[in-house]
Amino acid sequence: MLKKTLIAASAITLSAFAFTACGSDSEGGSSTASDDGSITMGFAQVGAESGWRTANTKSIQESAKDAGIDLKFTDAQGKQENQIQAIRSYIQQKVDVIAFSPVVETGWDAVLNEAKAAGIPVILTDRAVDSKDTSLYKSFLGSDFVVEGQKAGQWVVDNAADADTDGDGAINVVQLEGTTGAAPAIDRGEGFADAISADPSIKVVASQTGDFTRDGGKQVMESFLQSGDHIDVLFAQNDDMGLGAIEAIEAAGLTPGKDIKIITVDAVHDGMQALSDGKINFIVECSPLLGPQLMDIAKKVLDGEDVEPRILTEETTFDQAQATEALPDRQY
Ligand code: GYE
Repeated sequence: MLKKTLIAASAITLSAFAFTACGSDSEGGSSTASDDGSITMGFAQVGAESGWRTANTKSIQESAKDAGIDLKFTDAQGKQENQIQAIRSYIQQKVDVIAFSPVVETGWDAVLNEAKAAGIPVILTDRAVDSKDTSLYKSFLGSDFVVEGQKAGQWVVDNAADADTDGDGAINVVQLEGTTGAAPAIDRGEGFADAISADPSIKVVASQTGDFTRDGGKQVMESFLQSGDHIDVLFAQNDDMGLGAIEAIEAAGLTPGKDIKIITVDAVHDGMQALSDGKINFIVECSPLLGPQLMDIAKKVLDGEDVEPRILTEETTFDQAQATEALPDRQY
């Protein structure tokens, strides 16, 4: 029965994007926390834009399985309207709990009010929504992106002599921003600007979105390089954009990590390898392994227990030697 509802809902509302249902309905009926004690979670993912996102999806799918939670999973391919449709479909299916990672910060109040009216609790993972009404979700689990940006900027301040690659006393930084309007793009940019304001010789001379993708990072870096101004430092707001930019830098005959110092955020495997190889100089970690905590929060919410409204992820930073040491045991 559930399957029928799911197929009908996906045909009507989700035909425009990939819809992956990962649950099973072998019991033949809808499973709710209230009737037979089992839990169905609808999860609306951002997309598959980066190594971070792939690791995050894997963590959520695996930990749902481990926790015995029936997971309905959708990939919004980076589009807010797809995420809203997915959430509406989960409301129609009467899932027990909805979790999602909002593509952008604004524009969620209407659909979150619909979930609230239907009595379905919502948990935010990874990214925040910009809403004054905090009753629209039970908890927000994820990193402090402002702090991540500050750590990246602090590295430039602490390594100013090294970062001034042409030794002219001015440190020209170019920035590859994440998806426009997304919490990590807004907050990392803010944290970075805040930290570098401590040293007036450090200036962001160009800043543009690369949409958190490798291709985006490569293309925007090519245009930065073509501008002709000397670039001392690249701050890429995620590893993937940094990795794309490295290709552009090498194609321009420059040596990444030497001619242009590179700082990124995430610390996914490919980023850590590039750091270990000396092509990236510093990475601020952002953990995608949010699945186990998310399942735990969902169970607590459905058991009527109090949960913290904001649950912060713990994370560190890596320089070259630390990356080399951490790489063999890295989970993502
Ligand atoms: O840094 C980036 C991904 O929201 C923290 O999204 C996440 C960011 C992550 O695409 O790689």
